[in-house]
Amino acid sequence: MAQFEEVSQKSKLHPKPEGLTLQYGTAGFRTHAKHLDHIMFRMGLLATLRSKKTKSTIGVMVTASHNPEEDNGVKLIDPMGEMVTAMWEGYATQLANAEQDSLLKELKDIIEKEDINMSEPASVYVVGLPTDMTVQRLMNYYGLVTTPQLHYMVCCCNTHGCYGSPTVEGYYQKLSQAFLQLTQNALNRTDDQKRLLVDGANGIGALKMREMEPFLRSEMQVVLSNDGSSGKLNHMCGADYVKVQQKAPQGMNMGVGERCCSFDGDADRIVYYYTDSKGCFHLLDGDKIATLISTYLKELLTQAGLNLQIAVVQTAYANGSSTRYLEDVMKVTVCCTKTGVKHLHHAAQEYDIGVYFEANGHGTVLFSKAAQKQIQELVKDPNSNDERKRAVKLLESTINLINQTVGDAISDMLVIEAVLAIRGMSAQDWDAIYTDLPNRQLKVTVSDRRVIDTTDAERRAVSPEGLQDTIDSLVKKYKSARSFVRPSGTEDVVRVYAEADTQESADSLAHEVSLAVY
Ligand code: 16G
Ligand code: ZN
Repeated sequence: MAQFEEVSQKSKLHPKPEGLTLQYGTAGFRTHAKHLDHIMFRMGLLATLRSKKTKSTIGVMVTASHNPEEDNGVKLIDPMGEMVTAMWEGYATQLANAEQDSLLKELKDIIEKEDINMSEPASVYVVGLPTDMTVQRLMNYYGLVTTPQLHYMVCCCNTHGCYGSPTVEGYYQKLSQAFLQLTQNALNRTDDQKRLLVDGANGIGALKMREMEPFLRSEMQVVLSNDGSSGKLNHMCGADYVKVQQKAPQGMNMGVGERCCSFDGDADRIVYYYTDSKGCFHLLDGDKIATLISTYLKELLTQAGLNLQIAVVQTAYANGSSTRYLEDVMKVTVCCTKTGVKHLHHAAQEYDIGVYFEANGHGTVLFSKAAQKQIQELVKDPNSNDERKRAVKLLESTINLINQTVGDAISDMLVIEAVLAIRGMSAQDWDAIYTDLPNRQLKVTVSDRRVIDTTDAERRAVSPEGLQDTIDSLVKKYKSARSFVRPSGTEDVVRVYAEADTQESADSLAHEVSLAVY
């Protein structure tokens, strides 16, 4: 076929560096930008096939996320705005690593296995900077948007507008309307309460926040820092820096007790923080966010008289205090999955309402179709009393404010701001819900990280033999302690996590466990 001939010719213009093999990892391909050219070309081809197969629009995102600027990544987004399926991750790896002369064979293999009708039209949205004109011709190039905005637009497009209108403007309208409806329920908000310091990580989120501000009609007063006008992407700023370093980003002027938050470079993660009157830094991470949101939703469900099951999905990194609080005090179901958004997302889909957050600040809330339907029907119920009516309306607006396709810093931020406003809570009140156990994360470089194999959502090591026994005996020496090791899915290192009753104990346990890994 002529199209294959053209693909083959064009592919020569984007040669694969010799000896380079890459794997479609936790969140797509990640590598130095200079190695991305052939990947980009081939992912354009794969996205086209995926689009023909699903008869839907597919997204392609190019982003450095929370990594340094020159580290880049590319990933595919499936029709409902979710991560591409595992089977197709495999195809992506296969295609990326094919030598020039076997590229066509690999393509034809996929077409045959998936029984793809090549005469179907294809539609692909791309965000980022594809260099090649053929790739651009295959796709609708969308310019620069945040990762979650692309997920949102792909979903809108494939649900024919049910989820919203598939433009950035449509995104701002949907979210801001819901936010304004929610904050109407917060009485006597002062300008101070509307004020939020936002660290944009010198990424796209800062730009998009500026664009969105007018839609929020002064109900939020955003003070932006690291807005990309001078600093480097994620350098001494951004959600990952703040979470890992447990300190404020550069360039932010924080008043005592003032609410602050940081996005990551592509605005799919968020963490909050403040400093107290003693100058002490307090982090409000993904676990605190999950707790705040699930507590709020649970209260609304009770007021609305709705019997829906709510669950919180976490990973091994979730602070032990958060898990204990959720299970013992809040009495909500907690479930633990492997690291990586797709695992949490998948698990959250099992419940009426699934709140999922990684401690690093990536997360969202999923409402099952049945739950959404029940809520929508109750909104129309003429027999509700005032309390019930209010609760159901709040639930409805909250659903509209949440980006259910993927974790979204802007959407999460607006949900958090609305919840704090409705409940009249300060950052300190929120922080006081439970106290984090001191913890430490370390990374260890080993000759082959794949010798470490884990089970039980990465909380226990099954190999090498004896490692878990050693960890168990080390943990026993400390109070309220827990520790695990896992091979990283994005870097050539092993990660060590430890928590205990004091910072000294957490540090020392993490250190001892990291010695056991060698
Ligand atoms: C990726 C994941 C993130 C996870 C991180 C773990 C997505 C969109 N991102 O950034 O969820 O926390 O990897 O990295 O899935 P690690 O395996 O190197 O610890
Ligand atoms: Zn990101």
